[in-house]
Amino acid sequence: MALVDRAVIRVQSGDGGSGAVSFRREKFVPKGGPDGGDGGKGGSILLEVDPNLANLRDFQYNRHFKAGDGANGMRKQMFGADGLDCVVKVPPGTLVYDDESGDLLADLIEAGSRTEIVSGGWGGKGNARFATSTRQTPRIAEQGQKGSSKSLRLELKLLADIGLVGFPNAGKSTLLSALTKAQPKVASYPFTTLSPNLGVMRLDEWTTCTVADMPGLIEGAHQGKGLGTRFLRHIERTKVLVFVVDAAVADPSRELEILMLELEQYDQSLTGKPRLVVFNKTDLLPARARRQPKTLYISAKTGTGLDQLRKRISRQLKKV
Ligand SMILES: Nc1nc2c(ncn2[C@@H]2O[C@H](COP(=O)(O)OP(=O)(O)OP(=O)(O)O)[C@@H](O)[C@H]2O)c(=O)[nH]1
Ligand SMILES: [Mg+2]
Repeated sequence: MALVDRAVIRVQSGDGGSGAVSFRREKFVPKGGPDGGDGGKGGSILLEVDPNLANLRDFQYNRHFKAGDGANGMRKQMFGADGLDCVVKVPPGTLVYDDESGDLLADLIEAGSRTEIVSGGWGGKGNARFATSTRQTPRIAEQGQKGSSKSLRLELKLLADIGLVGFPNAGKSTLLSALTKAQPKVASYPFTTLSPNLGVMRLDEWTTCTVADMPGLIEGAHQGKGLGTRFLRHIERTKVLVFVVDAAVADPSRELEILMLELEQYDQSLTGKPRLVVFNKTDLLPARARRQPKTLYISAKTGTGLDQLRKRISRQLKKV
């Protein structure tokens, strides 16, 4: 299933209740003072980070969210009840933009955190608040303030620690399935992976990290070739990049160069990230094949070199 990483939703905060105009009526008190209570505040729209969510799929069907209206004020200085807030749950790593202005409103990361995106309207004051020494029977009260509505563009940017990048068919998904419990689709043709897959990798007894397996990149991806680079924003926040190269192709070093160039074209800042270079499919190489320095030789299929890769990843993560 493709990762749903974008959505546009419409949200509306609640109207404030209006203040009441009312006068005390008591036996034997001919002229009671004003006693109209205030209206309640309208409910707000809050976004909450739910760590159990991993995509924006729910918003394909559910696009409208409305908070409750505040109740009107009543006699005897009774305040109207506040409207109920509307809490919209989003996955960690969700960026929230105002769809009209394009402004970034929030970057929601921490599990459980709540952010108010649209505030509810204020309740109006009841006439009890308008009494002065010269005006003892005010017949005025405030209207509640209207709520406001907004179109929000939600964009998920995964929060993985490790990003696996490489040419199609290099074995990234196979590697993800070898390092984690994830079971992404693996096949012997290019562009098997169409959107990022996530897995959790155990580093030692106490630590885990998240690994994102990316769709394949090809030369010209930054110009839209292949699957383009749209999904690359998911590695912008990874801490370490792992370049996976098929060691059995004619010129693996050339592929590595192209990969690095493509990433650079997409976003210069990616080149500053700590990286590991992994030559995969070494089970297909002759035993005495020439080896390059600063390169890990693995086979995602047989498991050769994976312990060492885990250690290297762990060391890199400790540094950042
Ligand atoms: N011999 C051998 N084959 C491998 C190894 N790793 C992956 N493969 C095979 O290579 C093919 C591609 O593997 P995938 O894991 O789907 O490759 P990918 O990089 O995820 O490919 P895309 O999703 O298309 O970008 C599959 O047929 C795998 O079985 C390996 O270490 N040795
Ligand atoms: Mg794949």
